[in-house]
Formats: sequence, structure tokens, C-alpha cells
Amino acid sequence: MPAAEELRRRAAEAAGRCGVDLDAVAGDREGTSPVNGATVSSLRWAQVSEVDEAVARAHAAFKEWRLVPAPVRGAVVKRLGELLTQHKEDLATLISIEVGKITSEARGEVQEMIDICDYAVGLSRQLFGRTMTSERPGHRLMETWHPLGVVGVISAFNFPVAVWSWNTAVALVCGDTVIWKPSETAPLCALAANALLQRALSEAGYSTDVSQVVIGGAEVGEALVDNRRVALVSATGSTRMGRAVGPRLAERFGRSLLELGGNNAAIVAPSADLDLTTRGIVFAAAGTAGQRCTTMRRVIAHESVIDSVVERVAAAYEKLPIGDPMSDGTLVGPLVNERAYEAYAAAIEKAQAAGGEVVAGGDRVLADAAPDAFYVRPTVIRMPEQTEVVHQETFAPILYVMPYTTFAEAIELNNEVPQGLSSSVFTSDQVEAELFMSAGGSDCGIVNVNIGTSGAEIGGAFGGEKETGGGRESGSDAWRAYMRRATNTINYSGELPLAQGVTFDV
Ligand code: UN1
Repeated sequence: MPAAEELRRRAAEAAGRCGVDLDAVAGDREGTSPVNGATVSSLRWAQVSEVDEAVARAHAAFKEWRLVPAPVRGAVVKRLGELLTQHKEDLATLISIEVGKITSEARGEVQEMIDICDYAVGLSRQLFGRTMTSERPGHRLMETWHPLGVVGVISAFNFPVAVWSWNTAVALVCGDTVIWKPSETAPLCALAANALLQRALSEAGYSTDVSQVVIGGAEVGEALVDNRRVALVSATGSTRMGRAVGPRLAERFGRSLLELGGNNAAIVAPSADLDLTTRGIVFAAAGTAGQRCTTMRRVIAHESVIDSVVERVAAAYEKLPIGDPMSDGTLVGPLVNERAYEAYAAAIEKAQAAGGEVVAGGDRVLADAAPDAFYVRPTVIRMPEQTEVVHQETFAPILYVMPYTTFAEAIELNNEVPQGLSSSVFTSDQVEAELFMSAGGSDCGIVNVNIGTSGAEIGGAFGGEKETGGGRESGSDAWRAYMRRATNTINYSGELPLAQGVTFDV
């Protein structure tokens, strides 16, 4: 395990290279690394009054930014993409240090940021509205999309920077300004990413108030949610957080974009290619130490293949290297904190009490080498059925495996949980694949065939249904959430015919 001093120094250097002035943001709120429990940052948290000041500045900046032509805004996002490319290693280092991601996945997260910048640059020339046929002669009917306002972004620890970038790159080309409340766990990541964007803004001669970050706890997020000048809050986190945020925004008719819990399953059909299936399951279930919202938490395997699936996955789990996420070859880093470990241990206990059999993992490791960190073995539990604990999202690497007999039953089990983010089917039977993707199939926002539940590309819309919150971010037409639509009717007839055939002659 790296020494505490070493981590602190590497984090400070990486943040400094991205343009963070650590002295200017210093304070007494300590941030620790899940890698070894060491303190890696000491920062000042914002007061609620400072959030309102930031919103006022963002609102003033919006009045200018919304008038900048979208492709010109796109050029700023293009520059952000270049700066992210230059500082990919710095950001990846900060991600590994603050949230414990292995190097390859930390780099992947930064790559996802670069990808969304590319996407948003293209989008900046494609914020299309439609032209509709009018029912009246000599009239044109069309819609125009306009910037919405100040967007609040609340992000979680597990994708400490990518989630911000999906929202921000798109929001910026849409003409919005952004205030970001990052996870308390990853303030340096946030300061570093935002410093790069502020540099891109300054270079192009725009106000840095277009993109601000406020470091703090739940009260900072609440202040964004309650401020009437924040037009949209995009919040990623637990369903519990979403339950608090959604109604508060609705109360003031603010827009919300919620990305909440997942409880993602893969169905493994008798015709599945079991080598590919095993690899798909292991990355989705054990990757990121089970801490993605898209992590695979359930396998629903046909009774004829379940033994073989369990055996293969358990064998692969035996070989997973667990440890320092920044050392070569590690595939499983730490859990984010002690609370996450407690939730992991409690879920395993509950599953066992409900008749579950632990067939791989199930315990903490490296407690001697890193007593203040929480490394666990990814766990596979064979369950007799989909019991209560299986309905819950435990943010840790626990995979429950259940049997099915008919494909219809497998779909029922997939849809039975309260969450609806991601889902997969492993099958070589085209009819099953089509059924799973059909109206009567998976009820999730992401429905995959022969790949796992995690690791979505930015080109598609990302999000899910039911307790996942219904929001969509990233690609496809998700940009519309960040704009307001105006319907325009233009009369060039020289007459004044009324719609619906109404006459009103005076
Ligand atoms: C999350 O865990 O909050 O599909 C997002 C994926 C990533 C995003 C995960 N592209 O796994």
C-alpha cells in the first residue's frame, strides 16, 4: 500500500497541474483516500449563503452565455476536451486516490469525459427543432430550442468527474451555465476538472462564472435544489437522495433529472456462450468493486446452465487481484468507506439468513496492510429465490444468482425489483433477444444483448425507470432536458384564419 504522505503529495501535484490553487481553497474539512485511509485533502466547505451567491453569478453569466452562438460555445467545450486529454493522467490519479478506482477504469472515466466533449461539439451544430405542417393556409408552425438557465449538477463518488462532464458539456453547448456540487468524497477531482473548464472559458474570453463548483455537504445540494434561479437540477446518487430532491424541485416547478439506484440483472439462457457470458458477468459484477450504478447485482440463469455459470464465475473470482488500485495488475480496488463495508457485510448476512449460499468471496481482506481501508472479496451468493435483500441495491460487489425455468419467468424476475436502470440477456436465440428488448421485455432504460450491464457508451441516452428516477443524460436527444422549447406560428397569409375553424368576426 502506498504511504499516506506519498498519496497526499501525488494528489496535490496532480491537482496543481490541472490549475487548482490548493492554498486558496484550504480549510479544515479533511478528505481521506479509500486506498489506505490517509488524509489527502484539507479544504474549506462552502456556506449555504455562498451557494446563493454562486447562483446569482451563474444567472448573470447565463444572460450573456445564452446569446453566444451554439457552435462558438461548442469551441469552448472542444478546448475542454483537449485539456482533459492533456491532463488525463492527472485526473485519473486523482480519481484513483479519492475514490479508489483501478488505473484502467480511472483512465476510462476521463476518456468518457473526452468522448462527451466530442459529442457535445458536434451537437452544438445540431440543436434542431422541427417544422410542422399548419392546419391554416399561409402559416408556418415550428419549434425553436433555447437555453434553459442555471443547471445544478449533484454528483456521486463513484463517477466523480464523468457524470459532471455528461451534464456540463451538453448544458454548455445548450447555452446554460452550471454549478456543481460534487461528492464530499472527491473534492480534488472536482476542483481539478472545473479548473480545466475555467481555463478553457478564460482563454476564449468568457466569464468563469459559466462553470462553478461548490464544495460542501448535503446542505449545499439542498441550497441548489431550493434556489428558484436554478432551472434544472441533475442529481446522481441513491434513491433516498432522489426522494428528497425530486419533490422539493417539483414543489417550485423546477426541472429534475434523476439518476438513482440500479439493481441490474443478467439473464443467462441455455444457448448462451458461457465463456463470453462469464467474462461479461465478472467485469460488470466485480469491476469498480461493485460500485457503479450499472453494476450487475443479479444473475437469473436457466436451471440447465446455472451450475456451470456459478462454477465459472466463482473460478474467475478466485483469480481476481485485489489491492492498491494504482498498482499494475490490480482489478479490484477498495470500497469507498467503512459504511460501504458494513452494508456489504450486512447484506451477506441477510442473504445467508434467507437461504443463500456464499460460493465465492464474502469477506474483508488486506486489513493488516491497510487497517483504515476496506478491501473485500467480490462475492457470489446462490439464492433459492429473489428474496428481500436481492430487491435492495447494496453498493458493493455482491452478485446474487437465481434459477429460472421459462423465459417469461426470467423477464418477470428481471422486472420484479423497484429499480430499472440496466439489464442484459446472454443468449444465442434471436427470439429471446428480441423478446427481452420488446415492449413486454425488460422494463429498464438500458437493455443489452450479450454484453454486461455496465460500461455504457456516451452516444446513447443514459438512465432508467422506476426508482432509478426516469432521467436521461449523455447522448441521443438527452440534450432536450437542458433547453426550453418554444412553439412558433408565423402567419404570412395576410388574413387571420383561426385554428380549429373558430370564427370570431367583429
Ligand atoms: C454510474 O455508475 O453512476 O455505464 C454511471 C456505465 C458508465 C456510467 C456509470 N458509463 O457503467
